[in-house]
Amino acid sequence: MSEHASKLYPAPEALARAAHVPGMAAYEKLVAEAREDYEGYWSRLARELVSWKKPFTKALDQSNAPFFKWFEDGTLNVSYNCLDKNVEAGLGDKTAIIFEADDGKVTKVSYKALLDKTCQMANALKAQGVKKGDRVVIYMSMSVEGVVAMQACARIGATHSVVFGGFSAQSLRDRIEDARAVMVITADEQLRGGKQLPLKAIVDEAIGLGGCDSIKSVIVYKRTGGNIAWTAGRDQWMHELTAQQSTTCEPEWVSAEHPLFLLYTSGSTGKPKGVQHSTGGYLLMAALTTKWTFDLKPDDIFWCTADIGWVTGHTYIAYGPLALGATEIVFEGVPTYPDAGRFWKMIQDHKVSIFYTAPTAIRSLIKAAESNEAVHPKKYDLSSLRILGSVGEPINPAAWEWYHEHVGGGRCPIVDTFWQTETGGHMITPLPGATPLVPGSCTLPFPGIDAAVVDETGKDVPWGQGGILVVKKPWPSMIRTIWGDPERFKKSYYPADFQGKYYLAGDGAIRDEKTGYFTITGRIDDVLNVSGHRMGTMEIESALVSCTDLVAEAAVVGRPDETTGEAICAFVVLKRPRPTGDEAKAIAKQLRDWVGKEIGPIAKPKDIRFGDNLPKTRSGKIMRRLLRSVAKGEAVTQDTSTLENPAILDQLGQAY
Ligand code: 6R9
Repeated sequence: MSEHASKLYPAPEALARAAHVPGMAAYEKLVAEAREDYEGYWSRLARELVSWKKPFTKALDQSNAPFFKWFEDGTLNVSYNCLDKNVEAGLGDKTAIIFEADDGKVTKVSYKALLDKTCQMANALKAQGVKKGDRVVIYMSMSVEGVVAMQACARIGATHSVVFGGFSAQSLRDRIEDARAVMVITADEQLRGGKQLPLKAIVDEAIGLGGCDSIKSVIVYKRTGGNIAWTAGRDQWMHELTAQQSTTCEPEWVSAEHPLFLLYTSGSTGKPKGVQHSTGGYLLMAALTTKWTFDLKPDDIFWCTADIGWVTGHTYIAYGPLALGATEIVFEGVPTYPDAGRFWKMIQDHKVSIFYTAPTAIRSLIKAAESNEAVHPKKYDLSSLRILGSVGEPINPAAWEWYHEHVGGGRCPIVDTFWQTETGGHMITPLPGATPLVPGSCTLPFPGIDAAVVDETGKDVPWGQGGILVVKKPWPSMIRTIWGDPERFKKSYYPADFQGKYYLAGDGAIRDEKTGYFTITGRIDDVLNVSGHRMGTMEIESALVSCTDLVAEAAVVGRPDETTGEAICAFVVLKRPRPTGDEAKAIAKQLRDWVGKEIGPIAKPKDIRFGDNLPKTRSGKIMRRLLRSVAKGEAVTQDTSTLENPAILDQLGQAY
């Protein structure tokens, strides 16, 4: 057997027989159906998976490409599809959400209760003057209330923009200002790993920074009861507002193209982009990918460990599982508290059958399990698991094997799902009852997704040869535009290089010579992936140089990191003589704190290196390729003949 063949994991037979997509022949059939009648294929699924108030008459409108429209004359409501529809189908008493708090306290919420809460919240939003099309920023911890806030916005046709609770006041302010949001929904504090962390105080700070005049009210969920400041007239307690509200609220029936949400993500410039998603096409893919990729069945207990602040938490917590009437876990805490066995204990306690997490989490839990037997997954009963998933970054084969063997007991397929904030749902992924798995490969496109690997001119490259990942045909849940910046949308995703025809993912990929399986080789732009979180190098650079008292110039690159995938390395020129020793350490700390304040803790550079200046070509360009070698600790083998000041390479050798 060749090395390749020995690494193939076929779909377990029993699972394959009963799966939604049972075997490769079934997969191929769907692929063929989409190839032969693309619009017919998506229309069929859109009718099967989505309830329409008014049926659509046309699937895809390409008349204003690349601003594609799907199912545009159809009307629907996402919250109706996630809640009312299930209650009407007799699932009112079924548990929708099992919420486990940081301290382990468990609360179960039925579909009926979730619908009631959502209607009360929706009515409260309306009473505050929020209207269809208004933007509402949600800056919340992982909570039932966070999901309710999202569903309530959807119910009244308001467009939500969830901002991850780890972002700083400055980042929050920028997003509020860009979206011109009318309201912020937040909590007094969040609880993570036994610690009380501020949320409301950061909202106050963000609004205090100015530029947020669009905000009329701040709704506060009382989570900890901690001390917070209060602005009378603007701030309102969520429980007080909702208590008086009716538990019925007629859904706002919107066009399929109505913007359901904005989600800001990093790009290759300093300014995050507000990715705008639709209602109908997005809901279709959220439901369909949840169903097929995880082979979701009525009795499954589904757990996606992502935060609702990221796209994974949108599609696979707030929308997909609920649209299918599933029971899902919402977890407030962190994987290492009270110890690194928390995930395994929760799988055991709640009999989780589908578990979806990130490679970073797996790698850090491997480390923990290797140094402490007590938190090794073998100490727990994980026999309820049937399917495992991975998302956010490439999963290295060693982590894959460990996940497969120690968490999945060798019996659970791992779906390595490649997708992006912009794609709305899975793009390239195995289907558990069909696709034979190869560790480290996200395998084949989801049926109907026309993914390809091309060269700079847009020509397909042969299998076995690396290139640029593109999607050739528009798909229902694709990004519609960048909020307020259609030109940037075109430039970023439909560049002239491909005559504006193909969607550019921003990742490199290679297809296996024999199987055609895709492996993602990483970003080809200036975006880093740190613990599965996207960070723009330019964003961190501009945060550093905004420390004008200290920093003259900065360049940021990534280097591989065993646990976080990539680590952020900053090269900094100060406005004072280059520091060394303790002084350098102290300034490095100061700069990290600064970046933490400007963007958020996830953006803090791991390494900071100081130079008298940065390596530049004679024409003044920073030699980033060379900086990447320095960051990796590699000997510099590149041609340095164009380097203006070779001596500084020595200075940059020391990281603080
Ligand atoms: C869902 C999500 C998107 C970027 C993407 C790519 C990387 C995500 C991956 C993966 C390899 C996978 N990425 N999943 N790389 N294998 N299974 O993570 O969205 O935060 O927008 O990040 O993440 O580089 O371009 P987002």
